[in-house]
Order: sequence, then structure tokens, then C-alpha cells
Amino acid sequence: MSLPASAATQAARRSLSLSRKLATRNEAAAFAATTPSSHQQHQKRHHHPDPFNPKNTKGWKAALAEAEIPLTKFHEEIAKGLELGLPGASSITDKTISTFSRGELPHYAGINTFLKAPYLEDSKEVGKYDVAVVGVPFDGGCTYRAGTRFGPQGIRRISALYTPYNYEKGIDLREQMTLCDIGDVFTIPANIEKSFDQISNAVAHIASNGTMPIILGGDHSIGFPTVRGLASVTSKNIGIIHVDRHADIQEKDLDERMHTTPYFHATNLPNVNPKNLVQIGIGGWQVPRPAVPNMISRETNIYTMDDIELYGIDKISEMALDRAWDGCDAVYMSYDIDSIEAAFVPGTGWPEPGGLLPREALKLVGNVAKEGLCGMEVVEVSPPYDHADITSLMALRIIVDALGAMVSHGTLKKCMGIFDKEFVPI
Ligand SMILES: [Mn+2]
Repeated sequence: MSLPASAATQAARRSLSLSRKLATRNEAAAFAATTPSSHQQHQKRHHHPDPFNPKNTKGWKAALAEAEIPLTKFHEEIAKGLELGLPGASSITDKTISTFSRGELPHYAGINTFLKAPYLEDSKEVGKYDVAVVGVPFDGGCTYRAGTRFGPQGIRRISALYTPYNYEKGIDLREQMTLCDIGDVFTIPANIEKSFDQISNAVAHIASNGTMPIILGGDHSIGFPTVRGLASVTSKNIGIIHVDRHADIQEKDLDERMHTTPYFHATNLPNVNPKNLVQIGIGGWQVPRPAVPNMISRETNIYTMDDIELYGIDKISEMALDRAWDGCDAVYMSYDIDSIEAAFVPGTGWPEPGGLLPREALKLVGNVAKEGLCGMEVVEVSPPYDHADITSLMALRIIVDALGAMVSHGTLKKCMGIFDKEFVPI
């Protein structure tokens, strides 16, 4: 009896596959006979210092540090999840799993708050938390590609990927600080000035409660109202570390206070001195010429990528901290995602090749944040232009690395005492 055509084809394929495997095995055996065994190869290598104690590596020390971090909040989260989300099915062996996902796990599930932090519906309760994440979905200040109104959603969405634990730093944000997501500011798409007022009020409200605002932009025009909000509730001076490819210090652009203008207006505030404005990464073919005379007349501190290459990240960080903190009681960090090499951050409004590499950016952020911040923003993430969430992921990483640096160095609360003035809404 002859086989049907399709069965014959399958049999032929199986036979061909078997002969290929046999040929591969024979080749592998012949190769093994002519080369030293892996054991012999290993003996010839001298890659490690001698004498070498593997337990002296940072990798090993980080592993040991994990045992020192409590698991209290993790267990509380599990208990709450079982109470509110009901116990899991009887067939599930792991009894920490609930029916409805209510905590960190699984990472692909749940409502997308930032890092699965609790959503703070009642904004009046923000003072209960060390840090509040607030979205500013606004792209009315964009002068080329728009889309940053979706920045907060993009960053929150990819934040579901992260745990609160960082291996090298030996910290766990869930255990060592309190974080909430207060949601988004109600911005007005067609009105820059009304949106600015809303943003200043939101930021001033959070800070005046002693809680550090972490702002998810939005285009960089929000860099003025965020600082204005902070400055309105303190009698102290605030320095700004501004990481960007663009100077963002012209008075107006297209006749309005667009995303090319925040540091002209921020440094007009009585307690924000332009001599404490440090601008890092500036350069390329997109810095508008009207910005330049303002940088000179106000004597801001300007470091180009060439300066960074010449001095190195650690030295530039020291120089930046020195200038930003001089005569100030707190420092605010404004991080424009376009300061990073364009290949890593396609989802942004004005991509410019030649910027920081991700590892340089993270090192800089850690160095700056470890001295303490009174708040920070990450701006110009435009998810409609992003690929595989990489720009949002980079923005997320900058935020959690800044928080991690402050937790590691015990500086999370350092600047929050400056907010000594009553919040009077605009
Ligand atoms: Mn920029």
C-alpha cells in the first residue's frame, strides 16, 4: 500500500532531518578529537587577578546585600492582595497568588500606575507619601513632533516591567520609601498658559505637603511651571540641573512660551538664580540662536558633549553640583530624554545624534540625585514615535535610578524641608 502524498512528504522530511543530525554529530565528534577539552582550555586561562577572591567582586557583594533588605512591605502587599483579590484556585500550589491581580505580579497584568504604586485618588492625602508621581500630559509647547501628551501613559505602561528591587544598589524602593501615583494634571490642549497654571498648582500642592514630586512630561515647556510651582511654596533658593541637547532659554518661540523657553522664565523667578542653572549636554544643530545671548547675559553654566568627554561624567557631575548648590537649599533636576543619543530614544520631538550614551546618562543622574533633590521631571517622551517602548523605558530608568541613588545615600528627605510657604493656588 502506498502512502498518501502528504504522509510520504513528512516521512522524507523526517529522514532528511535524521541524516542531518547524524552528520552534525559526526562532525562534532571529529572536531572534539582535534581540540583540547574544555577542562584543558580552562587551565590555560589567566583572566583573573592572582590571588583572586571571587567574593570581593561587586557582583558577589550585591548578592549578599539582598539579605539585609526587609520583605515587610512585600508580605503586606501579598496579604492585601489575598484579602482584596480573593485567594487563588485550589489547584494553584503557591498560596500567595490571588484570583484578581492586586499587586506587583504578574507584571503583564494590572492597572498601569507608575511602578504599580497605589493610585492616590484623593489628592489631599498626598502628604502621606515620601514621593508622588504626577503625569503632565501636555504637548502644546512642541515646535516639531507632538505626542508627548502620551508620555505619562507610555512611561507608566513600561514601568510594569520593573520590580522595586535593584540588584547592584542593594535597595528595594517598596521597602525603603513610600510612593504613590497621584495621576495626571488636567491640562488644556490648546492653551499653554492655562495649562501652566494647572501644572504650577499641582506641583506646589504636592511639594507643600512635604512630598517630592516626580513629574512625567509632557514637552519641555512644562519646565517653567513645574519650577514656578516649587518656588512659590518656599522662601529658599532652588538650583536647577538641566540635562538636554537644547538650551531652552529663549524668551518666546513662535510668539509663545514653547518648549524652547522654560529656563528664560524659570530664571526670572526671584528665588531661581540663573547662575545656579546648570545645562548639561547642550549642542548640535538644533539650538536656536536666540537662546545663546540669554545664556551669556544670565551667566548660566553650559557643558557640551565635548566638555563631558574632556572631563568625564564624574567630574562634570561634581562641577554641576558645585554650581547648582552654590547659595541654594535644594536642587531640582529636569531631564530631557533627547539628551541621550538619538538611536536610543527615537520617541522624542527633536532627536539629535551625538548625545549621552545610556550608561553615561544613568551615571550622571545617580551622581546628581545622591546629593538630594526637591523634585525632578523627565520630559519629551513621545510614545507615538517610539519603538518597542525603548524611549519610555529609558525615562523610567532615569527616574528609578534617581530614586535609588537618594534611597542609597539617605538623601530622599534632604531637600523637602525647604517648603515653608503656604500654597496659594493661581
Ligand atoms: Mn531638548
